[in-house]
Amino acid sequence: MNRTKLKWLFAALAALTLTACSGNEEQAMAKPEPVHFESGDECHVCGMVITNSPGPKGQAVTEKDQHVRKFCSTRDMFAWMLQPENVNRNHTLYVHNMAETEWASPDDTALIDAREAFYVVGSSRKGAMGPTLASFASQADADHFANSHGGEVLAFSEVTMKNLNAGMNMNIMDGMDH
Ligand code: ZN
Ligand code: CU1
Repeated sequence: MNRTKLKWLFAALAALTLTACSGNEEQAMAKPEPVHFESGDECHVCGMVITNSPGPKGQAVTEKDQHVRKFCSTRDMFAWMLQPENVNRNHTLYVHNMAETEWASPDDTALIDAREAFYVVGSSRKGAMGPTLASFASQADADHFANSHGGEVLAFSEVTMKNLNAGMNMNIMDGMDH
């Protein structure tokens, strides 16, 4: 286990302890808007500077205080979101629609609701952490991408830690070590 992974594990454990103590009030609020990725923004999971890397990125806005967490890749967004302490929370999540923007440098005008998006897992295209999930607003665009670059098309709710890892395992250490 390398240092990045270890750091994340401790962070996950700390978060688990914290959420165990906090209440679970849920408020009906208007959905917060996505925010821009600024140069210098660092990934909440791995600490990389987000705008330096290709591929779709993610962000999560907490339901209570509207705190925004940004992620270098859809992969890291799911790795965070699928943690037991986060998976059932009602975060507003955004990802880039790769049908509307360039892979090398996704534009924030193409951010879409991550919960309504379709994902290609296990394609040949790489994001900030290596293998990633290519995100699309429409299933037809996701199918089209999978036909060109391989991988399997999943709805948001079908992405689990299991298929996240299955699609990523081959190159995950490469991606983590940069
Ligand atoms: Zn990251
Ligand atoms: Cu990273």
